[in-house]
Amino acid sequence: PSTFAYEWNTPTYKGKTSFNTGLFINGQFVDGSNNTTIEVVNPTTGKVITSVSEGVEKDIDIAVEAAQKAFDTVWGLNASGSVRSELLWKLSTVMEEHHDELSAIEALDNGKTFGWAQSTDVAFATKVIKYFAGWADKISGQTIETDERKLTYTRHEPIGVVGQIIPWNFPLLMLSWKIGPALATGNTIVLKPSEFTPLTAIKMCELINKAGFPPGVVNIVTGYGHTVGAAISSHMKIDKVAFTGSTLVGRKIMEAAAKSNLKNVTLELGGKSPNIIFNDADMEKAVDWTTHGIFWNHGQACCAGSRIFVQAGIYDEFLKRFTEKAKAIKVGDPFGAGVDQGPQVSQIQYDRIMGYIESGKTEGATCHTGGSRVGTEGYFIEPTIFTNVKPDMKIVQEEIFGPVGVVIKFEDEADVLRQANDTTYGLAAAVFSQDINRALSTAHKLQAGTAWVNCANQLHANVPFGGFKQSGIGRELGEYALHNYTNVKAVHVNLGHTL
Ligand code: TXE
Repeated sequence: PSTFAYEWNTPTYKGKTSFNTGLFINGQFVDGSNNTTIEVVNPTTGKVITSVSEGVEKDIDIAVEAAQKAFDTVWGLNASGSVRSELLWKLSTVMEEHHDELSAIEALDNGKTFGWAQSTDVAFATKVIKYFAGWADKISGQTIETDERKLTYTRHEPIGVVGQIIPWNFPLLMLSWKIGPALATGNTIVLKPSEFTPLTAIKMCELINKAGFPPGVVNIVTGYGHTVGAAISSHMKIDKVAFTGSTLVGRKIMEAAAKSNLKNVTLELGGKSPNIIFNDADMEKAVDWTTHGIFWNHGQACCAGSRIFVQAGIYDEFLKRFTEKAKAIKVGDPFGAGVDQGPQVSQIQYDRIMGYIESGKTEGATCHTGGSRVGTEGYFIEPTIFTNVKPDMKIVQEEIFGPVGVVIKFEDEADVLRQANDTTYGLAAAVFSQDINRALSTAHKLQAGTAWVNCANQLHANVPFGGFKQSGIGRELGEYALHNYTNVKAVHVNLGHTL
């Protein structure tokens, strides 16, 4: 496989990187079985940065075999919790050593700003690996009292070879959410990064070797969804698949799992999260959080607060201030000084978002601010706010996954709850009010896996995250994530009781 070398000399980062761009199987970098490659595009310019090896179905077979061998010999029940913990901790320290380099690769490949990549993506990913390092030697079952002449206990055993498929919006962070709990509990991994943003995942392979993981414990196969992704979800020797991405593909994965070996499935899918501001909210703070809620990561966040409900008494004032904030967002080169928002990740996403903006206009909504391309190259879109929307409009119903929010006026609690829950999604929600009773009673009635009170987009390594309704199945992060990666075995020991 070839090597990718790059040097930055920008206002925010000066440095260089160099790494192999092959598939990572059994601890080694190899070419794909078909000897083909995938071009990686810089979203800031629309130009190709490099090519990486393309995996195909056969490579998944090879990776699964390596992962199974590692599970049977050096990992799984053959590596104690403290050994797994040490290695995960080591990985987190190696990530710290490469913090800025990983951040720069992420900004280059995904288009997010270098500053956000540093402070959120890489810092949080490192924290997640540390957090799960702490769990590795604390995976225990229970002793259950049944009969004085019986000993009954449970073991939380690793599942075996697990498949993991991740998206492009937080490439390194999603990798850490996936590999952290899987490795802590003793599984071996075959992971597919998004074909749009494979670079940090590939760089991590080098760091995984550096940390000292035995070959075959983590295998990373870059490739397309319909080939490599489909091969993982239908593989007869993969007993669990974890996926983050669109609801459309989530359905395909469940179907493939059902049709193959009924593998265990966890899904983290899309959202259309409500962001509710009551008359008695702290206006300035609510405006700040709402802006962050929808425009963070250029709107490419599954939990983005894309439906903004504002109570009638403060609607005009809120909209005025929110519009000012949106207009003040500096859009530009992710490595530029003071830049808040870089390009969308790809031409496809750019076209999809512009399509939604067009549909909003055609369906009669008011494009209150934004709505246009920024610059002439790359995939930049202005922070956009729509008003005068109707509940059945596409921009109100569907996940846009871009810097586009809709602002909706509401009258009272009952009215906003009905509207907020009128969606097939249920990932997250935010409520702004100074009245604790109103804030909490609303938070409890919202159909969402996460409810933020007077804040938005808050995530912690030890707090579970996942969706109600069609936003997903299962929870990532926190102790809850461990359940996705263990099989519970009940052991009955006869201490002298007879039939
Ligand atoms: O996602 P895909 P796309 C949403 C968001 C976005 C839309 C489309 O609304 O606009 O999805 O984005 C792999 N079998 N989210 O099309 O296709 C694919 O290669 C197995 C929300 O890019 O779901 C990639 O690795 N895998 C989301 C991963 O699935 C398949 C994040 C995600 O890509 C596959 C991303 C198949 N048949 C998009 N087809 C979130 N919840 O954060 C594709 N893949």
